[in-house]
Amino acid sequence: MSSLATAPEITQAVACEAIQGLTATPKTLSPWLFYDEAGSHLFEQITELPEYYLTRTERSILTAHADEILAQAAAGRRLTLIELGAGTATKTGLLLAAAVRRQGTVLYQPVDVSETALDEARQNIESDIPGVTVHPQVADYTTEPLQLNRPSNTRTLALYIGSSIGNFSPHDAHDVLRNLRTQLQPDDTLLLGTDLVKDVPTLLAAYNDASGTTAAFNRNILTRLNRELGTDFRIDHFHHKAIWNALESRIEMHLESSTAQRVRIPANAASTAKTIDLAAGETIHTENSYKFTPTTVATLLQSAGFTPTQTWHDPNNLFAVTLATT
Ligand code: AVI
Repeated sequence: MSSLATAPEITQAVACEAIQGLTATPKTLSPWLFYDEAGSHLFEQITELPEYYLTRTERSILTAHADEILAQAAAGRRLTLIELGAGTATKTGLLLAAAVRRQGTVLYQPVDVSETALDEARQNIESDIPGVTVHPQVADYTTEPLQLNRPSNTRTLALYIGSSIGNFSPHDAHDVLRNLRTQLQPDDTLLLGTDLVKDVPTLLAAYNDASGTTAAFNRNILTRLNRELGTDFRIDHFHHKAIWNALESRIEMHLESSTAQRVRIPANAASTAKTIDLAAGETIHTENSYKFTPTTVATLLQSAGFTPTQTWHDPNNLFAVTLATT
């Protein structure tokens, strides 16, 4: 999607994804489709769930080590921070506050596809942390170049936190980081947040919470298609499934149709109307969430041209935050 995508272009992108994914074998839907307004709200709720340890654990690592992380990244110079997929930048405040403690003022450049999320980030950060100047960029960082502002004599610290890298296949994760690497300069750094491999019950609970919020988040993808494309998925006939794929080291989310159903994609969404048949028990694969080991994090960073310098963990080794140089 381009940074200036208009509503019809977004619907067109949704239609393309839906047709491509639902006519494939096995059927898939791309996880970016989760994040309409309702889906973004559900995701915010997920981050607060007792079972979803990722967000609060990463926050605890940043709370404990923000000053040290910034000192290492700065190495005696001033820092400018950019953030890929910043969203509402709720955890970034910890690092920005540390940057202000260190150097008085800081320029923060969040990049995200959601203009609304960036507006919220700017308002919250500028009012909560005096000394931060926010220059948001609405862009898809996976395909578009970053418009980086580099005040002279500063180093850039690129933030890619929240385990967002885990939602890409290893091949695409490499491409995203490689693309970032080519836009950074010598002595710039990357801070990468990754979720770690751990016991399977903990992993499964995080993606299959007792309150059913993750199930609602998963099913919302079909609600979105019904609303935006006019498809007629029988949403109450789909079960949320989260499974651990040990071979690929990832949690997979699927939607399983409990009955055989024929779904119509109307002609206004597709060039000609299409029908999609789902057998009883057939699934639509909606998301992968890769889990890493210290070795796989290092290998990924090195393959993209970064050199990992230090990793911070929580005491239970649930999550890792790694600083890497260019
Ligand atoms: C955004 N991303 C890091 C989340 C994850 O854990 O993979 C998305 C998510 N899917 C289900 N719950 C949360």
